[in-house]
Amino acid sequence: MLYFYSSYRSTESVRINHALHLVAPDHLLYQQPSIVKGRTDVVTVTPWLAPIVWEKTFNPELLDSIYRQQNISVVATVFAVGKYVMFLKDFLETAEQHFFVGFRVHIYVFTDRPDEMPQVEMATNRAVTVRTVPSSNRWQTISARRMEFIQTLIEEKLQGSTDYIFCLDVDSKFHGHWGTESLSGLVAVIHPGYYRDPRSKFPYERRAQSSAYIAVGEGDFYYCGGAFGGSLDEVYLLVKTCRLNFEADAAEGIEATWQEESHLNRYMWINKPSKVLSPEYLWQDFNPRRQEIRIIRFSGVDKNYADIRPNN
Ligand code: UD2
Repeated sequence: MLYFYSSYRSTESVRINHALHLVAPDHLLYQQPSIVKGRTDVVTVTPWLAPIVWEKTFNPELLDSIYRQQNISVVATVFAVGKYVMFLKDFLETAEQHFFVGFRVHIYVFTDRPDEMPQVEMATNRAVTVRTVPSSNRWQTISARRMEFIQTLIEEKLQGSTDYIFCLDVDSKFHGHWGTESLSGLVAVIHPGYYRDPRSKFPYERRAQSSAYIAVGEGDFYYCGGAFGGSLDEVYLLVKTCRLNFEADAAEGIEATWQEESHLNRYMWINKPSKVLSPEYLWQDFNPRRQEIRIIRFSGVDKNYADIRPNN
């Protein structure tokens, strides 16, 4: 947990735990906020009163000033196993342009092909580390085991040194600002393919034998497995739980319909995210853009599954 000092009176300092509230620098000038004017075309708060982040619902300069004082560190994890290494160059280069620019960022790349890592120039205070993971002949295993490898990374490297972590799909590019507005304890991203659908259409795991089971009539939103994050402690609990549940299912001979994404949705149904990111934060290039999507920040590229996955 980070601590810093806020000047209270000229002679005194008060120790403030930033988890309790956000501390802004004094004399910061920015546009006056309104509580009667704002976006009306989208919902910006969940029924449990977590913000849903859309363009024009936040002030990036204000948020950056708050978090800059805390000197936060942000980790991103990304997996590029087998032919998916081909996506790394664009992912890393566009992250340099848009992802937490000006903050301390460490990207961990998990790959079975470390020799094929692209060389990408990183700005000051930004780094990439490669961790080697085994190949697999099943894409489902590659996707699902991410929870386990992220858990191990947190245990071995990140505890005590990292404030926030985001876990992202590699077959994607950044196109717009993704920064401090996305920070919170537990952060989920609404899946771009289902955000206008009734919950009966969400592809949750519907078999009661699975620990990812969500019954018909239940569920808030459909969240994507391709982007989630939050504070290190919260993400640690999430990945550990999803991993245990995935493995418990495997012991019973069952694999959830969308692997770790199903387990993540089950987790978020019970453990409500403290911040929800709109589909601006994970779009898909093949989706026609709708009016409410004023900016695409991160988007999955078009790909031919048959060409790049080890199995179909
Ligand atoms: C969806 C999710 C994905 C995951 C999957 C279910 C989104 C946008 N995507 O994506 O996160 O939940 O469904 O399992 O929410 N990978 C490799 N090598 C492979 C296969 C996969 O490295 O051979 C990694 C890579 O980081 C990739 C990720 O696993 O981005 C997910 O795989 P995908 O993109 O093929 O799955 P997809 O598009 O169905």
